[in-house]
Amino acid sequence: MSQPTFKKDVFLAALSRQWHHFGLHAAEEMTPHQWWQAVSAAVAEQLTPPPRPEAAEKGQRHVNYISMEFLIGRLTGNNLINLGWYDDIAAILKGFNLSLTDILEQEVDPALGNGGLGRLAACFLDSMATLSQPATGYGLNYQYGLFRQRFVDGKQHESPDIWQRENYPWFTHNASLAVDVGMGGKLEKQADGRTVWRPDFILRGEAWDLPVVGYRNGISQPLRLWEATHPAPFDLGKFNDGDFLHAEQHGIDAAKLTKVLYPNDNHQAGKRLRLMQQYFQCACAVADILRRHHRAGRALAELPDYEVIQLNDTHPTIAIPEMLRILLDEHQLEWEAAWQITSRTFAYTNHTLMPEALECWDEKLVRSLLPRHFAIIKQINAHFKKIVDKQWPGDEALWGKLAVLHNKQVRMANLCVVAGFAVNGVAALHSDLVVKDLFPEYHQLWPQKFHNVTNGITPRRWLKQCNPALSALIDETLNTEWVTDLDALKGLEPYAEDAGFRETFRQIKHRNKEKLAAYVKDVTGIVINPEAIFDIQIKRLHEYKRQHLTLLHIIARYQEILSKKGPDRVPRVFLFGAKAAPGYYLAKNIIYAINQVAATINNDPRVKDLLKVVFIPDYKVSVAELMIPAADVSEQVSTAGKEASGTGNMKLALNGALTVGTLDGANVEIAEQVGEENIFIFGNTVEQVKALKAGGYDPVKWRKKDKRLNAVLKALESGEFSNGDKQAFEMLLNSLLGGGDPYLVLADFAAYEEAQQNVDALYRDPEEWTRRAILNTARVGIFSSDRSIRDYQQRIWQAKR
Ligand code: GLG
Repeated sequence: MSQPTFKKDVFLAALSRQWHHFGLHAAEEMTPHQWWQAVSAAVAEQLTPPPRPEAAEKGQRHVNYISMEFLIGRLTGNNLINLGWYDDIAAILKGFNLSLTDILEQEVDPALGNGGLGRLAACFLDSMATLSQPATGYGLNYQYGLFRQRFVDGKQHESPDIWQRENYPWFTHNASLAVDVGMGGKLEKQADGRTVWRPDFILRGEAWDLPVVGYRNGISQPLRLWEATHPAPFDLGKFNDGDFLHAEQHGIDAAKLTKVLYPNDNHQAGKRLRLMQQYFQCACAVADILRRHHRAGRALAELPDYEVIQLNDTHPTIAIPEMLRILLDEHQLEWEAAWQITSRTFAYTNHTLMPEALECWDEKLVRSLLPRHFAIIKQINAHFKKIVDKQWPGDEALWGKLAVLHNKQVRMANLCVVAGFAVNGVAALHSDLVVKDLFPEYHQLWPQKFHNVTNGITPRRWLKQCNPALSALIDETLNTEWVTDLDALKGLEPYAEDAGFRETFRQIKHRNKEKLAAYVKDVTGIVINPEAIFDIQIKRLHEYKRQHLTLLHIIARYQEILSKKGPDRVPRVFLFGAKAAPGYYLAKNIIYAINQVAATINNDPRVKDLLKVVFIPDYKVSVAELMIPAADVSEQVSTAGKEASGTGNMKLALNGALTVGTLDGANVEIAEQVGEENIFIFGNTVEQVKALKAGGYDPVKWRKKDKRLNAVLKALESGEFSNGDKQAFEMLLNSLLGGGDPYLVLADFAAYEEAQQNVDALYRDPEEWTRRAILNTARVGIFSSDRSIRDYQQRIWQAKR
């Protein structure tokens, strides 16, 4: 397929329908927000629908990517770029004296995800459309996305994220695709011996499609988001009887289900409503997949030849027993046949090793909400027990570890491994640990199930769109379509030696920094100097990501500047962007500490321009698009073994930032690609972390050994940054000292200090710095999500089975 042609007259006609629809007489009467809506809706009308399912070839399976989160970010600008219509529309708007860039600012980010996991899903959809991999994304249409964040006296406050899905111009409501989903109730034995499930209540899933537009190939395929409603949302009888309050109760109850996205990243809360969300989404998706399959006139047994269901973490695991339920109960298949179909259809991606994020559901909860599914899970467990007994006869302890159902808990990750045909981690190191630390026995049973697919990021949004100046420079330097072939950036390597190219590269970075500085002034009032190093740490707030390690370093730097004894420091601005889950108090305390330290430093005249600290509120995709192109330094300082991959690390390196990072997640592969001399690696490795812990790690000893560290901790304890309040950072300090410092912050402090000094030293030589920055951009093409998708195709989706 080729690039769709822009038809100006068709667009203008669609545009005029839009302002008519707003009740206006002329385009000029539209507000900027209406312009954004009108332009988006007029473009949406012209997208080509995806091909009919019958057209699919047997060799290429349709990918069904089920995920609780799709952090898509603003769509309009991205879709225009992918369509290749950006300049045409900009020219039309210019005719109305409007700037397209300004109009695009009107879009509220659809924040339907927490962090990396949801953003990865969005990048993957972009790449699948671009690579013509037939795919449907399945998720939930949350009324409120991830909460909005502001700071009040340095503390995080949350408010609902009303993203106006009701008027979102990219949605198509596919009314004919609605699915009814039962929940609760009980099982009844029938005369013929079969059990039937009699649910307590029925919800309706309404399908809302967003278009995923491939890069200049005329492809658009759906991200299908389900909204919960009720089959009979209004009770006329009650209304007529005067019971107005309850007349709409069904509808109100149903709508609760897709009100909010749970704001936890890497943490499971075990809430009933969350399990209901999971099941609702999976039931809708599985029904839709089977409908597509039947419509194409195919037999059930052929399902795995045409469809694959990729589970984005364990959140959609309940789709497995749902598939079995439909095959067994609705199609009356025997267990073995149903199992064959199911276990060849599902594949699972693991995104974390952290125990608090590995989902386990209370048996009672599962049984009460989904009695039939619980019975099926029991059956899976019983079948699996036979396999384990055969392999390890009599080893009850091991069975306790491997069982799907154990200690009254349903373990979703185990269910995925047992019932899926593939399991993958998201970076080489992580996939290795999945096998060695998390699932060694499963690996022994089924070595062929385990894979690595290193994460990736879409170059469309994360270079072409967010950094137009650098993209233009690359265009004109390479004169090739690097946007769909990111390895082509290798061609930039020789230019790292070219002083003229370096100058242009540096100027682009500088202008991006000016743009970010203007934004920072606008939202925080803080003035920062674009000549300083912009040191950027953007990700969810989590102990394992160790924003507090950076905080300790900032305090050390502050103390050195005041004492005038330390090394000569180059002016640096530390910029943070991070949301903490509302119930994660320690993370919130870390935000508070960073903000308090920032306020002290930024207002201390002795510091001058040498050091500034900014916590940008309400970090989200559109803010990332501003911060990433402006970064000199990328902070990736998680405790080794804890960050499965990271993807911000890839975006920052691609835009020419130098990484300060531990040997964790994809940092390891970034270091391999860019070369050790072009990255600042520091700190304990996975093995060293294990050894430290095994040796009875005691943070207090580390404090005693290191004068600087001791002075930093003392300053936090003294109330110096909190108007004398010595308890202000108690949670943070307690986790580091009394709490045993589970993420080894103190153990990595000295090495981090050294790495940061090396950063300063290198920055003093702008030519050398720029040279290395260019080499970063040139060498990280492998982290395109196009490559990830090709890996999925070869290793998992299209592999011979
Ligand atoms: C996870 C991990 C990240 C990973 C992302 C995408 O914590 O390291 O990059 O998924 O695989 N919960 C996440 O964001």
